[in-house]
Amino acid sequence: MITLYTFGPAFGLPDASPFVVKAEMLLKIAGLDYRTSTKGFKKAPKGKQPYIEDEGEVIADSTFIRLHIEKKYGFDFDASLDEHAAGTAWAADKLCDDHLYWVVINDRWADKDNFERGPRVFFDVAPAPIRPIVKWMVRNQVVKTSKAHGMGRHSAAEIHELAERGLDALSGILGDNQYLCGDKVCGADATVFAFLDSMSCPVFDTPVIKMVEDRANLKAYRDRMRAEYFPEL
Ligand SMILES: N[C@@H](CCC(=O)N[C@@H](CS)C(=O)NCC(=O)O)C(=O)O
Repeated sequence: MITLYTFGPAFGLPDASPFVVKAEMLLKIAGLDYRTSTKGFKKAPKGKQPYIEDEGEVIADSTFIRLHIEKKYGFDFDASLDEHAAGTAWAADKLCDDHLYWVVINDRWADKDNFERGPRVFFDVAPAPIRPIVKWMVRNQVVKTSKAHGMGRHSAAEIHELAERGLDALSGILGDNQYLCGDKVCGADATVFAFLDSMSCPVFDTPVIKMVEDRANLKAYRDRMRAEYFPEL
């Protein structure tokens, strides 16, 4: 059976990481048996989660997990899509992975109050005497990484302006569809749901929550996907 290595549910979300939620939803869409483990981070081959172990084979990164499912199990996530829709879906997927992800990072890690509301809890396992320094170092590193990407160089207002345009793009692609690109679920649904849900998590104080609420189709889609794929939450 496949093991998916995760951080575990947090902040009322299926997982603290949108990439883990994406990978888990891909496994669900493909109908594969899997179990989750929160004990794998130290062995993560790329130093990040998610990764999976499938009959001795280790595959790191949510997109490579998708490609592995496609190759090994012959599951075509985009079987229902024509070329145009498949291209749009892939672009939406990467809008989330490589752009909107940094909105989540800045909201949760750069904003001091939000950091205290959320990521701070990750450090509760550190021994009390070194906890403040570990917290400071990791937070600093995450903020630095966001600056290296580029998003972290913008003001919060600019980041949220970009978030709004990204949400407009997703809302435009979704339109009145049941799923992102039509009446059948596709690979990018896993990504778009994971990021919409993470971006609009009510634990954090961010204008993105209202942006999602204001786009009725996105809000309804997020709630629908959650009820269908993560009904336990
Ligand atoms: N491209 C990767 C990104 C995964 C990723 O960034 N995971 C983050 C959590 S959201 C992580 O494991 N961070 C831990 C670290 O960098 O130390 C994917 O698609 O899986």
